[in-house]
Order: sequence, then C-alpha cells, then structure tokens
Amino acid sequence: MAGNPSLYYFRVTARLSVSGETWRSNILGGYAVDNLSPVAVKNFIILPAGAANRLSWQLNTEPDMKQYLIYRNTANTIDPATATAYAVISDSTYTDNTPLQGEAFYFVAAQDIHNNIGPVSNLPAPNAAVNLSAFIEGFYNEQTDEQIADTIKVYLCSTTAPYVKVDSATALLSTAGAASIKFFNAVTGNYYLVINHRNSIETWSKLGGEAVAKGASISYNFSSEAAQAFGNNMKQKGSRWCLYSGDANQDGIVDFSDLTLIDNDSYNFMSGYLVTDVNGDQYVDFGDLTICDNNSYNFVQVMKPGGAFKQPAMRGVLKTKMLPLSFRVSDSYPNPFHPSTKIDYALPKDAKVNITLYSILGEKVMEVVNAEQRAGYHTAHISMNQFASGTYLVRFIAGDNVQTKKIVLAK
Ligand SMILES: [Ca+2]
Ligand SMILES: [Ca+2]
Ligand SMILES: [Ca+2]
Repeated sequence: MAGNPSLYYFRVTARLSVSGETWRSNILGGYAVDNLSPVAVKNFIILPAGAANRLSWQLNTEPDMKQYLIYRNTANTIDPATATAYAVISDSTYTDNTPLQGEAFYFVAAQDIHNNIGPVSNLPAPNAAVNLSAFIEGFYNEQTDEQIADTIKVYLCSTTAPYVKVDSATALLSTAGAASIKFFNAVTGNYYLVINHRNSIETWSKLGGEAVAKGASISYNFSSEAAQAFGNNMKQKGSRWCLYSGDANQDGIVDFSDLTLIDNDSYNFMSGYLVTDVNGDQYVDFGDLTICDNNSYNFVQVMKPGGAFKQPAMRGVLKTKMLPLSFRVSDSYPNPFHPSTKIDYALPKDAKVNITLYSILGEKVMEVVNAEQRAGYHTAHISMNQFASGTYLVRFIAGDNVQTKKIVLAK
C-alpha cells in the first residue's frame, strides 16, 4: 500500500475450526463484530406455569451470539463475573420447574461466541399479591377511623379439609387498615385468607375461599361487613368490623388464661411491645383488661371451616367473669381533657362504690357513681362540659378502700 495516497479498506476474516463457519469484520468500522458484548435481552417476561416459572425474551440479532446465561437469587442483584449460571441455553425460553421458595429474582444475559457477556436483565419471580383491609378491635379508634399500625401474619389455607396452611407472609397493617401481602409459593387456586395478629383472634375469610392467582393481585376487605369473616366472627366498632382482640396467648380463644396474663402484667406495670397490650398503647392496664374481659365473657373464639364449636347451650355454663387481684384505680384518660374523661377501676369483690368529684379547694362538685357494684372491671365516665377549666379531684371509695385522682379540665 505504500506510495498509494488513496484510502484503502480492509476486512478480516476469521475461519473457525467448525467447517464453513467464518466471521468477518465490518469494513468501515475497522473492528471485529466479536469485540462487542451483546446488548441486553429485550422483552424479558416471566409467567407462572403451575408451580413452575416460564422465562422468555426476544432473541438477540447480533451475528456472533452463542447462548443465554440464566441466574436466580433471593436478592435482587447478581454478579455474572462471579456467579454460576443456573442454566445455559441457546433458545429464548426457559422453564424453571423447581423455583426457589419465598421471594426470588431471575436474571438473564446474552453471551457471544467470544464469551463477552451483555448487560444483565432481571425480574422478580411471579407472586400472588393480596391487598388486605382489616382493623384490630383494641387498636382501632372509631373517632379518628384509624388504628395503631402493627405487624400481621397472613396465611393462604386450603379450602378442603384439613384446610392446611399453604403459604404465609408477614406485612404491616397500616393505620388506615391496609396491608399489601405477597405470596411466593402458593400456586394459582382458591384459598382462605387467614389473619394472625399477636393478641387478636385468628380470623378466616368468608366461606368458600378466594381466587388467588400467581402473577396477579386481588383485594379483600375484612372490615366492610361481618360476613367478610368466616362465621361472621368480628366485632363492630363504628362503621368498621374488626378482628376480636384479647387472645394474648394465641390459643384461639379469649378466656381466663389471657386475662391472667394481662392482669399480671398490669399488676406489674409492664410496658412496651407486649402481647398483653391489647389496645396497642404500649402499657398494660385496665384498657387491655376491659377488652379481654368483655370478649372472654362473650366466649370469643376462632371460627374456621371444620372447627369444633361450642354449642350456644354450653356457653351459658362456661360464661364466668374473672375477678381482679386487687382494688385498683387507673389514671384518667385523656388527661387533660375536654369535655369528658374516663377512669377505670377494679373491684376484687362486690362493694358499695362512691365516686365524687371535688374542686381543688375541696368543695363537692358532683357525684359520679354511688351504687352497689359487682366485682370486676368498671369504667367511670366523667363529663364536665358545663364546668370551668382547672384541676379537680376524684375520690374513689369502694368498701374500705379510698383513692384520690387528679384530673385537669382544659377547655
Ligand atoms: Ca460480540
Ligand atoms: Ca387465649
Ligand atoms: Ca394497653
């Protein structure tokens, strides 16, 4: 070429040991096509096929393509430089017949004949999503229509006996009563949705189950009507139907054993994230006992398909109230308050109860309660709309016991 001033073009032809297979460089580019990594695969999708996952994508158009590397992982990242491919195929579809349990991700990358690996495309494995709406009796405030957010565990249970738990997931049930749950293991089918919460009665969805589909989502609202729970087993508070609270030991029934746990923690002034905190305010006290006592009195228990239920005739025999360990009076709540506040108190035995409100100077303002009362848990309601702001004293007399509480009316 020396001495010739005109532009010269050249191309390189590589001949492989495979007969008839050659590779040519691009004339104008000046580089071999095999110096480039493949591009990322296009139109990568994953569809459920029973328990299997079927991956597919569009075949790359590069002339030096060799194969596709497939990886999977429980985390959303993979390093193709160090990871071992789960499968290596030349086609553009792959069926994983033994998917990973739980949340998982798939990755696919194209590889050319020179082992250049293209960018990795990734997708989550298909899951069945359920958008739940539910409220918890003790945690729900009907004035604000909100609840204290807490963790729930939701199961998918078979609709045929023995109604086994097929899949489970934990989720946060929000103040607005919403939880989005993803099930990774169950195949498309009909399932009961079952909610477990640390101190509520396990609650099953209505008779017959719900159609849950892998790769799709459904919504289910427990709170709209009683019939949304199996056996109508929910408690109405305002416009919401709530999961029954009080099953502190999670044995499926609210009874003495739950009350005993709560009463002991209450007696010891326990606080924090406890199963005995039935109303979710971080303290174990009268508020928790009152809810549990009421549900225990009403013999609240799990209702589920195939369950052995106590007959109504039996309930009367088993209906017994638990008696408090000692005479106790709670602080008022709210405090300061306007226009009304409440004080809980426990009577270990029947007593003549007098609750009287006094001004800070000791003048009698009004009598709140003056009656013979049965042993158990009681609540005094004090309404002071017509009185001036300030500090007042509430004197409790029950038999030989006397206690005084300070309350602050702030208009
Ligand atoms: Ca290439
Ligand atoms: Ca229980
Ligand atoms: Ca509490």
